[in-house]
Amino acid sequence: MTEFKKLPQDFLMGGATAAYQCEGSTTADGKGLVAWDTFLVEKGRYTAEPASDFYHQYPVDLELCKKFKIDSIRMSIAWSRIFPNGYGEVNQKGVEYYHNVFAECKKHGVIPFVTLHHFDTPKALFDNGDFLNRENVDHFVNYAEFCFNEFSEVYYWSTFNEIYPVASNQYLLGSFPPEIQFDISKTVTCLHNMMYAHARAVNIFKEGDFEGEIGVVHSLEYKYPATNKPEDVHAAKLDEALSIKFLLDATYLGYYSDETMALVNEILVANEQTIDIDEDDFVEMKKAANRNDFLGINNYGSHWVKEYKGESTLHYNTTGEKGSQVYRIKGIGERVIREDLPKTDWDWIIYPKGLYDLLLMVKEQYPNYNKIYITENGLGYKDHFEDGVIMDEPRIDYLRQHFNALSDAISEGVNVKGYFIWSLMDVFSWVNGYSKRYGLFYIDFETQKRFPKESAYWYKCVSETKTII
Ligand code: BGP
Repeated sequence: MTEFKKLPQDFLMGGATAAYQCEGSTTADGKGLVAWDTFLVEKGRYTAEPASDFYHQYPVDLELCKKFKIDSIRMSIAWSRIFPNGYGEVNQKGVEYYHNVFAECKKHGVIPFVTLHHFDTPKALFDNGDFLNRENVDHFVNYAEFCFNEFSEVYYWSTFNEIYPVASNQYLLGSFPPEIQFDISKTVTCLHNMMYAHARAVNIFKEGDFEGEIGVVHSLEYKYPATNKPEDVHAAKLDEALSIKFLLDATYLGYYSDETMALVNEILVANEQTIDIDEDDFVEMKKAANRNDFLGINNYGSHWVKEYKGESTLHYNTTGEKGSQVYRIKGIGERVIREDLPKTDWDWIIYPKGLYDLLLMVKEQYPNYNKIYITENGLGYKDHFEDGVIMDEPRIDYLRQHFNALSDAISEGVNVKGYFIWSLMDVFSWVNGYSKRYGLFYIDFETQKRFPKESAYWYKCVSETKTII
């Protein structure tokens, strides 16, 4: 007889969303623009309008959460609904909208986990340098404080979603606006300034009279050397230093360890670039380092890295044409495709043990992490819709394997308190549009009708029984 693994009784089962990817109504009720609004129109492929129309459909989605035993929704507040220009006058209609969403959450017994920034800086500030501009750090902190005061219904706050992808997609890979490539200096500056902004928001939250918990959501994907050769081991260390250690050091030490900084400097030197970090920032960051209530981890795979000596070359697979991804960065290394491991159509390697290894690494190397929520994990898939039935067996398989890895990590003493599938319902995907679906609920984007996929029934069962069937 098969022995099914278990999850703790108090393990939270959630669904994740992000404002820009689900709300639609991108200019409704006084919302200010974000860079994506104009960028997507320029690209002419698709827009975030009406996306999943969560702006109007949230009662339907929250009712589905209740029906399918989804305890919690991860969502974000669109900064530009509250402050259309990033600061200054408050847009009351935006404020009201989120009060209404939180009231509906309460009605259905669904706990909101709220992120303040999910790739959607107001355009006025984005055009002004986004987080490369320190004035925008102040604007973010003021917006955060406004939200803490206004939305007392919210208990769980995350400052940022995925600081590394913000910095690297904007300034290293160029896959997000403003499409700058291979600028390591801007990448590191952006990482640092966002971590500094995070620390300031955490300190305000902890020193204010706010009830609740605060953390940050990092995208963390384990880096393995492609072979045992010392050059490849070093390449994996370089990749890890920039994309994982720099952020975890900032979050949990409040400064960058000598080892992390030496590796990051090596990458900068190889690219003939420099950075300038103000030592005073560490005062604020060290104060915040022991104040994070939780760490949110987004995890979609792992990387195998080998030495690479040439110029940077990239191809980002946005079409779902398997095998087209290329990732070689000067001064870091090349991420290789492991032919022996399964991949999604978008070339993301499926390796649940990577999640296990990552969780153990956090526990061992950052013992003050406190507790962890997996804030995103899931399978991007071209779902087949047949007369209202969506048999997404590969997604169930993906979830089962990752839950088993989580259960193993919990048995090894990692304090993981919950899981949010990306995504609750199908949403718009930043650089892939609408064919890459992740949801437990299928959306017919023409009619906005929701259909539970087979995985939604599986998820419900796991949530009810805490047994990974
Ligand atoms: C994360 C983001 C999400 C989501 C997810 C899937 O990086 O936080 O917003 O988009 O990745 O990515 P994609 O839509 O590119 O497949």
